[in-house]
Order: sequence, then structure tokens, then C-alpha cells
Amino acid sequence: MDVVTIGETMVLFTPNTTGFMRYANQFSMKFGGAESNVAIGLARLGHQVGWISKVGNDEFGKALVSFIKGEGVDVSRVKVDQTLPTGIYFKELRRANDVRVYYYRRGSAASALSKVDLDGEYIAKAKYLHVTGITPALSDSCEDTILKAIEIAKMNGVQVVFDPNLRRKLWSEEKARSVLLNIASKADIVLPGISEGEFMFGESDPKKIAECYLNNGASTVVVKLGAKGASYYTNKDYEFVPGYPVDQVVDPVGAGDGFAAGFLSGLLKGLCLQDAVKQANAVGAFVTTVNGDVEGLPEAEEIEGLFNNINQDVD
Ligand code: KDG
Repeated sequence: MDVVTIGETMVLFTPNTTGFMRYANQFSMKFGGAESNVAIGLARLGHQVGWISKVGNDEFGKALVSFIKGEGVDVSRVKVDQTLPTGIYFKELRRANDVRVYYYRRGSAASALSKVDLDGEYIAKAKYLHVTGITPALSDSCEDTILKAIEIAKMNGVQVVFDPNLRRKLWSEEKARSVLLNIASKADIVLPGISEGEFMFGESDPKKIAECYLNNGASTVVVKLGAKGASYYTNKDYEFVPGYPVDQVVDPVGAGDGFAAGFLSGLLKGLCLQDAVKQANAVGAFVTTVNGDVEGLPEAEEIEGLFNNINQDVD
């Protein structure tokens, strides 16, 4: 595998109308989970990617595994829990630029993921292990699972990529800070957003946020600046890479996962950091143009024009 990732995916219900969800009477069923969003993004760009997870022995679990498999992601390491249900989440589009998320995932099958669910060899053979700060927030056993996966990766020279993906609804601030900092200290690449930097270090300057992560052990930090773009930092250099313009943001959820997929794809293709971030910005931007966490992720041909002129009109 080029990339192996671990985390919970939920059935996602979105009202077919905007406004308070209490008035909605029709919903669309989709699927969302930060890690499988990244996996799908990578698969769409032509990479080999595996997703480790656990689902319930129920209709939703079956539906989401088959959806993710259909997107070209290897689901051979997904376990089925016989007693716990697949998690659910709702995404309310209150109005443009005001998206609200409601979780029904406590006690879900994925929150029972544990170290025994890991296939060490599968992780050891990957080029990158991608993890986020969502999985360790789900339960102590999930936190142990992520730490074990990182340990396996590090012992086998697999690069660890960490997206803090702070989800305040899932845990206390104190716990979140200490666990996220610990995981970040073991990661080679960290992909924080500005608000996560503020939460972790009380800093809103991207350079200062990056310095905190570099001093904490990372070798590359890419700070996401939303529509403006992103800045990358290593101990040697840094660069701001402007965002990819979109006409209209329909749904921003999943943009960070698209960014991670675009960035990892860039590294896998051997692009320099600047071009990998450029591609990351574009993939993240594509996600925002469509309702759904993964539906807007581009295929490789759609972003080829970023690095050459073949898609330009020549009237
Ligand atoms: O990054 C998008 C995710 O937040 C979404 O797909 C659902 O995994 C999810 C979560 O935990 O919020």
C-alpha cells in the first residue's frame, strides 16, 4: 500500500433542505469519516490505499464498507463487531457557510477498535501511515490502537502523517491537548489548521504554530489557512502557497481530508513540497464545491492542469 489509514466512518444523513434540521423531513444518506475520506481521495488520484476500521454487523456497516470498497480502497482489514452499531452523523446546513454536525457515535463499533485489530505487517509495508486526532478521541482503546500503529510504522521506516482534526465535541480540552501533542511528537508530518494551532499553543501565526510542531519532533509541518492556501515549514525552509480559487463553497466539510489526500499524493508522485501543497490546496478546494464529504474529490485528470497547460483554452 502507498498509504494505510485508521479510523471511524459513519453513515451521514444530510437534510435535503437548508435551515434547522428540526424542520427537515427528507434526508440523503451518504458516508463520512476523516480517514476514509483521505483514503478515497488518494484512490481517486490513482494510489493504493488501505483503510483499517470496525463497523457494526448492520445495514449501515455493510453499506459504508461497500461504498468505500467501490471507491477503490482496500477494506480487507476492516473488522465487523457483532454487538455494537455503526456510528451515525448528521450534517445540518443552517445557511451558507454555517454547517453544523451532530454525532450519534458513542459506543459505536469503531470506538471499540483495539490493538488486536491491527495487522502489523500491513502497516509495516506501507509508505505512509495516516492518522488523525479523531480516532484517539473515540475511546482509550482507540487511542492505544493509534499509538500502536505509530509504533509499528516507526519501527519499519513508514512515514507517519498526522492531521490533528480537532473535534471538540468528542473530548475535554485538557485530554485533547495532551493526546494530540503526544501523537504529534511521534509524527513526521503534521497538517494543522490555524484554529488547531490556537487551541494547542495559543498561537495564530502560522510560523509560530509550525515552530511549535517542529520543536515537538515533526520534520515537516503544513499549516492550512482555509481558502487563502497553506504554508509549509521544515527546519530548512518555508513557503506560502496560495489557495485554489472556487466560485462557490457549497459544503466545507472534508476539505481538510482532501488537502491531506492531495498532499500525500504529491509526495507519492515525487513532487517538491511546494507543488505537493499546491495540489493539496486544489484537492481540498474541489471538495468544498459539492455537498458531501467525499463526492467532490477530484480524479487525477481533473488536477493535471495544475502543473502543465494542457487544460488551457487556446482560442
Ligand atoms: O473531516 C471530515 C470529517 O469530520 C467527517 O467526514 C466526519 O469523521 C468525521 C468526524 O469525525 O467528524
